[in-house]
Amino acid sequence: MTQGTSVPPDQAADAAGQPERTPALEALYRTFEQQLLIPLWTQIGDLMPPFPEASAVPHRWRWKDLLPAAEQAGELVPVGRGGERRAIALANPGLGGRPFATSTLWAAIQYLNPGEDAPVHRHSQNAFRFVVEGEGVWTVVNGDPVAMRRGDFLPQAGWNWHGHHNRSHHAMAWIDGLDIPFQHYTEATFFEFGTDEVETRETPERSRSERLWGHPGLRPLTHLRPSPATPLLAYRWEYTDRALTEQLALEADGYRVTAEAGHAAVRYTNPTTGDDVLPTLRTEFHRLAPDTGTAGRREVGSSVFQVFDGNGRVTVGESSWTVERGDLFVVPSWQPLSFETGTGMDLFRFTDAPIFERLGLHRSHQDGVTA
Ligand code: 1HN
Repeated sequence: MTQGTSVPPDQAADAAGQPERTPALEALYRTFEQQLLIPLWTQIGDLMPPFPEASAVPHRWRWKDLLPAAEQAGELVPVGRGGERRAIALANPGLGGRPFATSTLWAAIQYLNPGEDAPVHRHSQNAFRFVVEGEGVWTVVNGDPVAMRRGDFLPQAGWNWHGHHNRSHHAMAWIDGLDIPFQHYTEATFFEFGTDEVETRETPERSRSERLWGHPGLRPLTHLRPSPATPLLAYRWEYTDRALTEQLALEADGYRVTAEAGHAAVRYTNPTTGDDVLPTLRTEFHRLAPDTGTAGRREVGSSVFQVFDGNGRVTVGESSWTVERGDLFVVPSWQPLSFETGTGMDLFRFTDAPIFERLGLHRSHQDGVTA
């Protein structure tokens, strides 16, 4: 990828569009430096590249490395007030050692032993959990216990009280996604401690939220006003799986309902608006049929993917990896992404697209398609 042309003042005389380096100009540049001023003409290439140049780089983390590390943390590190969560973040190698998967997105593996509670707190960051394997933990959101099982997507809008409890006899791991880097850079973050133990250790099959909101196309008449984040606290695998299976079956019957041949996809949505589940986070599930290739696609904003099932090859910019169940990889802004499946592949995806769409900054490009 071409770098923007930032011209240090001491080389400026050689570069296009730069004034001749006279003693008077040198003196002016020293004055700028002393007064903490920087002239645009030496910086414009860096500030305004012709297309987005992400600092984050394409990267893959393997589940077979992540899970044993989380298990070790489960043995060595207690979970409790202060540290709050036994969550281990993906740190993009391009982001200077910060615990950020991309410039806007946080992704972590979290681990809870049998009998443990993760203490209650709330924060302005929007969050969600996605479960690639296991069950036995309930996340308690404003006192409503929500079961977590393989394939479930559990959104958690900012500023709601939440803790987790594991009443089962085995440990459980899952992934957390949050808009932490975005809220950190924009200095919008608030945080507050709640109780040390969760409000309830009940283990209901269905949360109150699902009993109220989990009926497709049916809205309670007492809740007709739109809310910026979804009130539904669990999107169950059973529904996601059926939606994708039906898309591919309809395609096989000759109906054109898929994103591209052999590629079924759904977006998790807020039932009060039809929009994304969370104001800053878009979440989707994609199913690629066996031996399917996708066209290269790039967009403004970044994504994190987790392979839910199957395997294949993914190419992001100059990087290409084989991926299998549980593996996570990141797609920085404007890096082209394409897939080739082996056995077929199920993928969970989250992105920051709602931010860019709302600000009129979203753009995308697909190979072979003129936008
Ligand atoms: C958090 O509250 C959770 O509630 C997970 O499980 C990850 C990362 C940073 C700050 C708060 C959770 C988090 C987090």
